[in-house]
Amino acid sequence: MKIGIVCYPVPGGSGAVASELGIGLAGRGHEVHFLSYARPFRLSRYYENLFYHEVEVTNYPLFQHPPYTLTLAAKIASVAEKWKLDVVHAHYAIPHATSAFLAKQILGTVLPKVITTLHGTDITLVGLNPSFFDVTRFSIMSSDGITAISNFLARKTKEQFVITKPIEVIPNFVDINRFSPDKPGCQRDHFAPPDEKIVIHISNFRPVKRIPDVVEVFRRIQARLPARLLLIGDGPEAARAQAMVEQYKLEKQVLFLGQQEYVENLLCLGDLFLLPSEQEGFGLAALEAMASGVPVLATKVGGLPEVVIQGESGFLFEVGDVEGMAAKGIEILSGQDGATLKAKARRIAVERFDWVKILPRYEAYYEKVLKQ
Ligand code: GMT
Repeated sequence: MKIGIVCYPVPGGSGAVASELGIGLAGRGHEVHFLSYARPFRLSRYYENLFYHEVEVTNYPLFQHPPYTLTLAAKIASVAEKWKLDVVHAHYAIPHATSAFLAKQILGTVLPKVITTLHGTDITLVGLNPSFFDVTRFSIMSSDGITAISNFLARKTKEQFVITKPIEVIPNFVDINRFSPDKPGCQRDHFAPPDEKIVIHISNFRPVKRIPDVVEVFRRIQARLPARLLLIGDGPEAARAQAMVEQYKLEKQVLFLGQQEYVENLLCLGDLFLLPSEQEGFGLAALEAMASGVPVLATKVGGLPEVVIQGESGFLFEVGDVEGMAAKGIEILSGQDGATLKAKARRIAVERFDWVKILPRYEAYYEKVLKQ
């Protein structure tokens, strides 16, 4: 198949999933064309069958904000026509599904089919904003196919946006060879002495991730046992985390690693992963941690209970329960069960979310929509 993928290029779950999907599909012989305003952050090298088309962000003195939705629509239309795309797969409803719809109107043809994948905040946050609600609903309803990355998100979308079309649930997935506990690039001694435990958090440091809770949980853990916290990623809450770390005098124990390209070489160092989010459509970072053999402490929200299996691959808590998370963290890190939990976390990732099992579900869904 010839597949166009439209996504955000900046670090974030939807861009990560879109990129991994494109890499996987290209590896399975499909021709994949990425469209965005920059090269997506996980497409760092050359891949056979994979192309990138940069969308211009054209400005003009009359525009206070360049109309990216329009330039993206024009680019999708021209790429679809030139490369004869079968499918345009929009990741994150706003504005990608809208631009894909417009591109189809410009082309005035049956192909390409537009498939929209809903990821999380496009439904739970941004789309609910009154200025975006109607256009989000319209764009979802206008898609030829709709997928969501968890049962929770499919249900939420149907309820909140009164979507009457079927939504196919295809969960996030992971390359279990790349994300693995046994990575040659995993150099623990670079980050902590052998007697210290390593706690990790990865995100784009948006308020929805509750970064202060990460610091609060870690503060309680390190008061009871030698531990380090690796904070990976960057975003609006990073400065707040820095201020808390200084206030608590934790500068030696908390390492701010910023944006990292090869997170698989860091996750495999971990003894525990923290994801105390306010909301998660799925929680890709938790899955990548599990595949790396790291148990997860997360919140009981959104799609997280579909990924973090209570008592198996980690433990779930109410939002804001830093005491509960810290107590469980101390128990795991100081007890005998750490190795068993690590093995279980890895096993669940392999059994349920191996990309070798999930990619064919996208292929089958494309085929089904193409036949409609
Ligand atoms: O908020 C983020 O972390 C980024 C966001 C995005 O759309 O870029 O991630 C969402 O998509 C991921 C991939 O499907 C999901 O695993 C995340 O749970 C989801 N984030 C939220 O819902 C907050």
